Amino acid sequence: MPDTPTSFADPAKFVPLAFHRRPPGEMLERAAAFYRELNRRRTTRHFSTEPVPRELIEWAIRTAGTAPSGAHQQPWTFVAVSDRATKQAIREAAEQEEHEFYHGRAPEEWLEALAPLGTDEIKTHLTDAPWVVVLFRQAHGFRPDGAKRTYYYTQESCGIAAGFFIAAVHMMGLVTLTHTPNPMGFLSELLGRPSNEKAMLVLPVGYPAADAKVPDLERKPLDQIAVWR
Ligand code: IYR
Repeated sequence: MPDTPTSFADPAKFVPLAFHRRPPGEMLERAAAFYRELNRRRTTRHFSTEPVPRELIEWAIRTAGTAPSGAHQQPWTFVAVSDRATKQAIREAAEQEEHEFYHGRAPEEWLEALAPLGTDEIKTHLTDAPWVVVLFRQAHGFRPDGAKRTYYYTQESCGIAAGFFIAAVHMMGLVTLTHTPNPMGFLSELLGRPSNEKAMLVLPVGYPAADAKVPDLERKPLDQIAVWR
């Protein structure tokens, strides 16, 4: 095997890991506390219109940006929308797509799977929530000369970043919803994103409505999600 040519790449540069070692008891306590906190997280579709300071959304996006990514290419763009007219336009376009989804495009099996969640084509959360954050996945990047630069594991990377975002929103005392309008190509045009960016997830963020409801769900216990060898 010939050596991989590295002349065009940045050489690896290492710095000491800032690792904080904790006593075993504290580790267990923090592990359980973190679980209990995240286990309280729920996805709701019912948002209050109460404003949320931009600073909080900045913290959530900053946190999402700490996610690991393929070759550390950080293939994500978070578009944070608070502008009323833009949210309204997103809602109208999403509802139009969703109307077709719920009335023809979705196979029967898909509708059957969604039935317990009570979802439909009415997307009030897109105008009620003070913020609608749209996560765009950068399917590739660009070299300084404008040529295409391949990005790796962009789906996985953006999925992890979304998880960090969702956890951050929960930890700061707000709620979010992982909304996936189907299809979501309209978001590129509405939000003026370049063709290498693909909308992946729409995340309304805010306070829950006073009468917010959630589906009566149960989470699988550990013995149903873990296998030990
Ligand atoms: N995109 C539709 C349908 C939908 C699909 C799944 I999978 C969900 O978990 C929820 C909804 C919608 O947003 O209504």
